[in-house]
Amino acid sequence: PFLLNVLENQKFLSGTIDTNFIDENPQLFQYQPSQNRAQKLLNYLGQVLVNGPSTPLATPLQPAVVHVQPPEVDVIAEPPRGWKYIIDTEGPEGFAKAVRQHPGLLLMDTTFRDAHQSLLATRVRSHDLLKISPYVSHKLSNLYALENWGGATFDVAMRFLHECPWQRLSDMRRMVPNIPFQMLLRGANGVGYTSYPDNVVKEFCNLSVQAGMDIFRVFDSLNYIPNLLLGVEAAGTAGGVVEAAICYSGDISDPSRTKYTLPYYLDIAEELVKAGAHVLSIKDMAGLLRPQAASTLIAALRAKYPQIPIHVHTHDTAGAGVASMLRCAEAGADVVDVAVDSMSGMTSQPSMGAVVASLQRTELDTGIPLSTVSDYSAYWEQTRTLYAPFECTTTMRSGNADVYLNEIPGGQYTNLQFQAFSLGLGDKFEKVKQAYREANQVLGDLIKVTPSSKTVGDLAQFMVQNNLSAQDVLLRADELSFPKSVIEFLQGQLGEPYGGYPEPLRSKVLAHMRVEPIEGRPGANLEPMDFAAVKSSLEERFSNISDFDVMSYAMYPDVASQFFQFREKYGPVDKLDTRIFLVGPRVAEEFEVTIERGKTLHIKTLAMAADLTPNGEREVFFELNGQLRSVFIRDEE
Ligand code: 3PY
Ligand code: ZN
Repeated sequence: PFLLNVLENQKFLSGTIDTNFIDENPQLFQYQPSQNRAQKLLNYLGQVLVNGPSTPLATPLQPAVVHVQPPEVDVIAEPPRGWKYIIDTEGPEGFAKAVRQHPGLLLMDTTFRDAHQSLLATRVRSHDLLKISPYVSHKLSNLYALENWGGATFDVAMRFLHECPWQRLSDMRRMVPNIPFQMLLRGANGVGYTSYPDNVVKEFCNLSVQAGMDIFRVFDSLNYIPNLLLGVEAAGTAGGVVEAAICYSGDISDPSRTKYTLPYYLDIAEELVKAGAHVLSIKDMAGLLRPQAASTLIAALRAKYPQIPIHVHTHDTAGAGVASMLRCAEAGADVVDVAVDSMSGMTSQPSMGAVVASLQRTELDTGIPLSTVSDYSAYWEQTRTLYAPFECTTTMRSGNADVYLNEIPGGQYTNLQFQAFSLGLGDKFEKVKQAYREANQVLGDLIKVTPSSKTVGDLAQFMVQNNLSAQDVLLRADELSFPKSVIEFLQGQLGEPYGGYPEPLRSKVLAHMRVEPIEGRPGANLEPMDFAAVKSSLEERFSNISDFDVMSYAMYPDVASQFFQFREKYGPVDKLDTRIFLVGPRVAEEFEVTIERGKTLHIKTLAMAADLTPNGEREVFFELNGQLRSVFIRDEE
């Protein structure tokens, strides 16, 4: 038992203690051995206090000091039945049929995934998603889906937020039993940047369904059909609703743009419908689908495929997103993507409130009350201030129609802008955008989305850094040291681009780099992964390895290994409030951490020793549930 409260010790309270204090007063520090998890969290907090954030902050802005309360809902009551019930009782086909019969426009809310991927570098944590989940479940129960997983969230969760993406998914599922969940699957690239063996993609989909996923939006970064088909098969076999996506590029309303035309899109749609897609999706990742083109494209698809639901995704980079989505709805789209108002606009999705209001009292009325959107938005407006260190608005103040010229996808646009500004080169972003446009032409005018967008972005930055024009790149192709992603693309590692490879660029680069071209689907030649073997080898290194962990490792071996190590050392850091997670508590601050239902830790930061121990450690003192605890942290400064 705890014998004497160190907080009643005058010397301690006067702050004059030094590192001998504990040695001289052992009786003050006898406490019950407690939950390991609590001690791990104290180690984490000590680490942040002594050595700074464990997640690099992108700007000097600090997280706001706010305690955001979600709007109230009666969580004892069951949430209303939603579309999830239809999926569960009637299967993907029955769901598709019911969606087609629904009279109003359906909305998918991207706030939990693409919105923060595009505006906040994907940094929104499970903690803040779960806090608002009961509200979403109860008040937005007629959403077509909540896009809440996949894309970049998978690796960012482990890499920067030190949390398990699978845990996030199953926690959200528990709190939102009634609304379908949707994820973004990069076809043969899973949720990574490269092809995986087929059995990895398939098992990934199985586990996703097990953890609570319903709808898979499957795309390929080159619209390369063999890659797409693998994803379609994987998602379908796993029992998911297959939403097969066509990535949109160019401008079908401009007759001078002759590569990506209406017939091009209709041909891909035909392949996807033939492959058994339940839903057809237009994925306008850069926000290039202008209102007029939207009408033409959706009307043509609607006329050709009266039965299949059409779901449209866009980004509001230029500011025309709401206009385009309204035109899609009028032309026969069943579902469009929106983000809640305070997380919408610019490189994110168009505003939910704006679309809801625009359609009220029309045949396409969404049935969502504006006041509900507004309460939901208020939560995110405040929560967003916690993520100030990752705000794209430090550099981006408005939409910009130059996206129609450079065609940079939403998430990448904010990234490139941020990189340019953080190098202190205000004019560099203009150069990068211009170079991106040229790089795209050099590479043959590609569909640009993860990972092909990285290839174009890397080449653009390479051109800016080395002061190369498009002409220079082509002329000096057999001597330049191109970025790895460019060589891999030219080799065929992403699949085959529509219209073929740029020649003679490809031949020159491959000859110069001495790499052999890959024909056909890149993943087709990869050996299947032996999951059991991977699991045993992980179990030798880490404790508590689940099949989900094995899959995290299959996708991102290094990132996952580091995450497993972190988890063992620091415990459930995902349970900390976001400000405290990012920058640590302030001295004397008292706060709570609920590590599981009914188990809440009360923590107070007391002090940090002024002196280092002889072996370079700094002692940090906390009060944990009323008892003094201290941790020794190596000071890395
Ligand atoms: C992703 O792949 O993460 C995307 O959001 C592509 O648009
Ligand atoms: Zn997107």
